[in-house]
Amino acid sequence: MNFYILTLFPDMVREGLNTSIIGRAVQAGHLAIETVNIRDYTLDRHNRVDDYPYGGGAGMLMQAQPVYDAWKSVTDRLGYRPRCVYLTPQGPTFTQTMAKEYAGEQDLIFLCGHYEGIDERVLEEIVTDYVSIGDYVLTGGELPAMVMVDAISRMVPGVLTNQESGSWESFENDLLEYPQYSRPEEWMGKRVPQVLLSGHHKNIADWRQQQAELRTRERRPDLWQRYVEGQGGGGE
Ligand code: 6GU
Repeated sequence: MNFYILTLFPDMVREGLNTSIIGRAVQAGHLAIETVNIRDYTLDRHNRVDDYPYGGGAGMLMQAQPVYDAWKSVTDRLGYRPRCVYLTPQGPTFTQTMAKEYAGEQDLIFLCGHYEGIDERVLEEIVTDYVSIGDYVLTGGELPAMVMVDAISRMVPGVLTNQESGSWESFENDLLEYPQYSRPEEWMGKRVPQVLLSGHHKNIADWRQQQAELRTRERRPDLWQRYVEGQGGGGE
């Protein structure tokens, strides 16, 4: 899968994604992550990419032309217009379901905004998806883009090893993960739950399911509600 990230801060995005599992997946050829520096496409002789908003008001806006030309450099090369995600608080909140869906795309473009935003006209022209990562305000779209690339990438076949892609994951069935323990059997006077040492697979599975439910009910009543409704049969 190929990611194209249109940004004024390509170093930040590249540095953030060249490490650990995503970095390994790029090395292995499962993913390609290309940053496009929007500033490279300015026609302004002082390299400006922002200007004052018509009508007045606080802050500066990213201008339409450099954003459009950065996007066009990608779409011209590809010969088609892949989905283009604009990272903005003015969108539905990114979910695991969306991560799985995006992982089915061959190419995906991310547009990272800065300042007070981007001239609306270029958004109308190129953006297919408006996505937020939660109800708080960030200074730019780079971190949200990195969050999305990470979550989407780990759904791409080959990116995770079998070890890493445990079938039992948070959100997989609207439940949080059960608690886990490694050596030693006793630490700071706390013992690993006896059932996990028993070798009794059915009892272990039952215990984990029970813990996952308990934990979800206590920590994420919103998820628990959805889970209970789903069990009733009427759910997704
Ligand atoms: Cl996608 N962008 C910005 N700037 N702030 C955010 C966000 C995105 N999602 C939550 N806050």
